[in-house]
Amino acid sequence: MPATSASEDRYVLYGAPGSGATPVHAALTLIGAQVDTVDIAPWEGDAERERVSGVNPMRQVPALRLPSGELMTESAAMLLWLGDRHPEAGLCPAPDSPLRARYLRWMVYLPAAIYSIYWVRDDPSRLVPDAASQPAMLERSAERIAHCWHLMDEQIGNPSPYLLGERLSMLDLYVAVMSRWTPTRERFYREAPRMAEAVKRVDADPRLAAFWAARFPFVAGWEQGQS
Ligand SMILES: N[C@@H](CCC(=O)N[C@@H](CS)C(=O)NCC(=O)O)C(=O)O
Repeated sequence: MPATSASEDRYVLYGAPGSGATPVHAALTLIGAQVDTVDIAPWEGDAERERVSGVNPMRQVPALRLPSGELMTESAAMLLWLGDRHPEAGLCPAPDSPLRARYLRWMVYLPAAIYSIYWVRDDPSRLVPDAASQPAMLERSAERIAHCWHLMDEQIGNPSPYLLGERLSMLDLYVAVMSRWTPTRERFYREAPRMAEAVKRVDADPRLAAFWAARFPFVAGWEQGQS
């Protein structure tokens, strides 16, 4: 895939602050592309789901309109595609890099093992119609997410200073955002102590300071916050 000048690229990103659009938006920020945002929060109810249904029949965000006009869904696919399209940004290991297999493994693990659980949580009645049973499902699914973080932490190797070693990658952006969702960043630190320093480094990256402030601010108590 030929590299293009990032500033020539214009994207439309459907999402909402703190949603799965956030790592994609962070990546586009580091790449230096132009982004128009359309804020839709489907987890807030059917009215919001309807708003996005014409763009993504899955009625979910993120969705990304590429410069070509093609519409893309699936956050991991967006991050992988952007990494390959903009090698000059250095946000992913090259196809022949020894780190590529590890990168692909964890970039797929995140949506397969963890992100997919939020579909169940975002409207518990979809799979658990009995309201009295929903708190148990919410608790157990949160525990499953925590366990998946722990398993990743045990197997990722030596994530220093970033999750793949020397360079910040799409994987860091993805984990830095998802680790703020249920069961909270505070729990993530306990489950994934090896990965904790890398995500804190992403939180504090000066190139992203204005972005975080605008799209996923670190408000008081954020490390204990739930979503
Ligand atoms: N596989 C999708 C999952 C997207 C997803 O679960 N998005 C959430 C918001 S972060 C959503 O739209 N939830 C609303 C719902 O499922 O009703 C991806 O990786 O992009």
